[in-house]
Amino acid sequence: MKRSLILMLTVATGVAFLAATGAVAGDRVVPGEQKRVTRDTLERVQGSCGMCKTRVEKTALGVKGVKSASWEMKSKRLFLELDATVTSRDTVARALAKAGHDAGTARATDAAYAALPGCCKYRK
Ligand SMILES: [Cu+2]
Repeated sequence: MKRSLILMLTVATGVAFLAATGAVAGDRVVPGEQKRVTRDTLERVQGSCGMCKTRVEKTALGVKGVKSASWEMKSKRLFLELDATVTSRDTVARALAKAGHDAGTARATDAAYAALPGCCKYRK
């Protein structure tokens, strides 16, 4: 009984230590690069389905300096991790508009919007 208690304490301490150092918390630790990654959120990224999610995230990742992109359909928010010395939220917004998705203050042209598949039409 005493032995298992000590074992449990050891494991708990170990997990707490790993969480504190970020190894378990999911933070990506890239030596020499971590400082350059900034989190940013682009609001009002329009879309209507899973295909939009794929397109929006793929387009954002295609912008040089973007490290990660995750679009939330319900809130229309695009969560970004980017190198602010290379790109910006507005650059990502313009790339999305070119792909047919209104994003922030950038509006997709009628031609880009018309090129979207039917399930992706978000303008009513
Ligand atoms: Cu879609």
